[in-house]
Amino acid sequence: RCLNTQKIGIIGVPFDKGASKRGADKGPKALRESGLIDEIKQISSNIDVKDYGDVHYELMSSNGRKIHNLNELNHVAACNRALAERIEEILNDERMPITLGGCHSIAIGSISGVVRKTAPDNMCVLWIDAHLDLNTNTTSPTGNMHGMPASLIVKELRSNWPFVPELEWCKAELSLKNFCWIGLRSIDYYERLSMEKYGIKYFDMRDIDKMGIDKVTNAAIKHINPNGDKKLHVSFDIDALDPLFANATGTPVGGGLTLREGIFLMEEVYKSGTLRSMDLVEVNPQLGDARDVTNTINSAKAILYAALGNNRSGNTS
Ligand code: NNH
Ligand code: MN
Ligand code: MN
Ligand code: MN
Repeated sequence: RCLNTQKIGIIGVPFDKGASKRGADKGPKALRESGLIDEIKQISSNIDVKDYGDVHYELMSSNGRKIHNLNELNHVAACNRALAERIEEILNDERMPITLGGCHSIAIGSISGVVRKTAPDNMCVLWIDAHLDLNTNTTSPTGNMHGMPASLIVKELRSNWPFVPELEWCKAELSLKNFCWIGLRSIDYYERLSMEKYGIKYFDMRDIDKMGIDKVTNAAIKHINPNGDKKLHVSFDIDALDPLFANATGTPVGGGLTLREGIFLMEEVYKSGTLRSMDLVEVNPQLGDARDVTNTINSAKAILYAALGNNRSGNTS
């Protein structure tokens, strides 16, 4: 096979039940209808992209328990369980899975799927978000599970969770040592305490103001992958971008990344040659006006294209 071929698998997750606002479930359809798949093919003739369609799930009949402050647990658990299996399938096909959300709760399943095919110590995660998404059911001020995915997949927080039978399939095997956050500017009180307790590595918007996006991005990549031998997962919450560029999202926070910073960040990720899987989440075409929706979709696509090697000075193959 051609060494330069970049094999990609797109999977949509039309799911919004981890968030309080409805509409993120329409994200995958809006992205596809705006020409995503064809535009990916235009980046390079070396790209081989397959669309795996959307995740479908059924509630398990044994479900139905209520657990404190876990809104829509049964849906979140069943959807993510199904997603993890689809991610495994894409990896078995030797493709790089790109998961289109959906709200950010879908990172539970996408990252769990990757972990099944990758030794947890051989993996690292860049979490690009205005938020930390490290709440548990006891710390979350909202009960919305899109604010909890990171805490469900790391071993350090395992003992902070009660036994949740519906999530038994989700093994918390990753270490926070292999995580770094970029873009933070809205952190809940108990999340802040966890940051201190576990010495979490992050670059918030203030760090970006001081250091610039180039130094931040490369310091982040170096920190989680000093020898460049680990497989990188990027979980990109579109609300990391400033609402000027991505207002059609459930919890926009001002003072975020410019689109250019977001593109540059992902260009550096591409250049690192370590990217093996990615989520692009929280695009909600039911929020904002028509212009907000168009801007948000275009921004999300530009972020993804940068991650796949799109070159602002022109593509050569
Ligand atoms: N931290 C808040 C919560 O737990 C907001 C989470 N919202 C997000 N996260 N969009 O990225 O509910
Ligand atoms: Mn809906
Ligand atoms: Mn967010
Ligand atoms: Mn998020």
